[in-house]
Amino acid sequence: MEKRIHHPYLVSKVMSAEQAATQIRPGMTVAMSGFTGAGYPKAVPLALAVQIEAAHALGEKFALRTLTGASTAPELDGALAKVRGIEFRLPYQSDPELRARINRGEIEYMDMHLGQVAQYTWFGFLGRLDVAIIEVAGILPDGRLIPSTSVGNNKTWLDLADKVIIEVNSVQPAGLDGMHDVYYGTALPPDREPIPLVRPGDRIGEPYLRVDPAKVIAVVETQGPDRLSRFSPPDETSIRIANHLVEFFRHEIAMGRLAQQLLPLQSGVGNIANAVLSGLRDGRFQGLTAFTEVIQDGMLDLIRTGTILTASATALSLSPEGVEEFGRNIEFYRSRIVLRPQEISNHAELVRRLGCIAINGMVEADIYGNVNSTHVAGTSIINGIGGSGDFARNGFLSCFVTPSTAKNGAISCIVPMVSHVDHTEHDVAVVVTEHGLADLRGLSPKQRARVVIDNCAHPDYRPLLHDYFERALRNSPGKHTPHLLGEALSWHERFIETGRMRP
Ligand code: 0RQ
Repeated sequence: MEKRIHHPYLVSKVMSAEQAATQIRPGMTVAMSGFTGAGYPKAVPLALAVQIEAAHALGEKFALRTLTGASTAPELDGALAKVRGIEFRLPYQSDPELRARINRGEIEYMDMHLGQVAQYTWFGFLGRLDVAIIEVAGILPDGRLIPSTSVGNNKTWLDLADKVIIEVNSVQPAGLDGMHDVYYGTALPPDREPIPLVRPGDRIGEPYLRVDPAKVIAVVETQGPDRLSRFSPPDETSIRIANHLVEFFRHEIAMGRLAQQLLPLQSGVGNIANAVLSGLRDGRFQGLTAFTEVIQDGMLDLIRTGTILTASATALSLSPEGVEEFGRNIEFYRSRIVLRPQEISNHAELVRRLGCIAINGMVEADIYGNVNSTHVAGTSIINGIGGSGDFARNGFLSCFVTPSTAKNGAISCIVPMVSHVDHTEHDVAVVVTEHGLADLRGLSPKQRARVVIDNCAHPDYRPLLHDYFERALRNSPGKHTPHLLGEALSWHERFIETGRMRP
């Protein structure tokens, strides 16, 4: 471990996770590292959970406002949620324990665009940051920090927090050194300058995070692996979704709207997104780039096989096999992957400038092309909007993918009206299910409805959707976006009452 901490003053701050956790008091705002299960602190949150539980046993109130980059793991979100240690949380989560408590109304959760968290914090909208807990891969002699497997909001947390706890995780590969690009040129309006990034692989900052050593109250040594993702091998449904998209890209190339090497790809989280990437490999594309937020196994595979030449992201989210492959060939990947702060990986200015092709999963779309990425039946959150909005709103092509049904056909993912809106009809260009692809560009609402129903809905639900649309067309007072308001959400109501959407 000595090899990982080279700054003498910071060596003197080494202590146990338990000692470090005692510095955190009830009601504090604690900003932590971590993005899609990568680079989150492994030890202090667990020690904190023990102390919170002990305080509760004595009848004391102890809960925190916790901010992160994105989702973390059972050792952080899960452990703190379980002991009722979180009163407020943002911006993205995927932990079952935390999710359940949010949906029971026990925790206030703010779901927001991942690219905007840093500026929200600078603007002061999130209040004062009392403590930052940041995992790093090492500390240089001058005190700068080698980032871990995610960068997330760490730059902002380190800059703005009153106090800092650093976890140095010696399990993270030393070869991560040099893979990151931390841009220190951001400023508040009206002093903002254009961000000088014009290609996905550009390096515009420095490889290290800065911290004022005087703010560091503890350094904790850890040896824990990240929460490793498990991806199911692509099933028939996701292969069909991927094939529709690949065929569409080929069509766009033939029409002269896309070049052979496409445009920088952004790919969302989840099994479907991962499968779509495998589809691109099998589609024999070459010379692609990625400007995305998470590198999953599917993308690592495309880099390994040379399909993708350069990938920019803020985090790795790999399976155990992916981690092994990454560690074995880290030199190779370091020259092809750049990990950046999420305010840059997801920046609207850059997504628009580069012209990203955004491919994200969704919960449901409605016949007019509005998309729900987050809520089941309008009220229970799954994960959060993540970066899908940063890319969908600003990308060159905004694609949303989903199987046409969920829960063994009990739910149609194409509905008359979405029960929650994350991406409006104005931000959605392409909807894809295993049954086909709806290209919504240049279509009016009524034209979109017919294409979405005919191309994307499951055959079992297609007649019901046509029936709804035709009756809405006849009976709705406005004929621009016809709806039967009393019936528009009846499919969701029926699902809540009977467990299925069909009558
Ligand atoms: O639940 O496993 O309990 O059956 O949702 O669905 O089909 O496995 O799809 O893994 O691609 O996830 C939208 C959640 C899709 C994801 C979502 C249920 C379904 C299953 C997962 P079970 P699938 P995926 C960049 C971009 C928002 C964030 C984002 C997501 C579970 O893509 O979180 O895009 N997106 N970030 O059964 C009820 C429906 C349903 C449904 C699916 N209509 N009603 N349940 N499910 N459709 C990355 C980041 O931002 C970090």
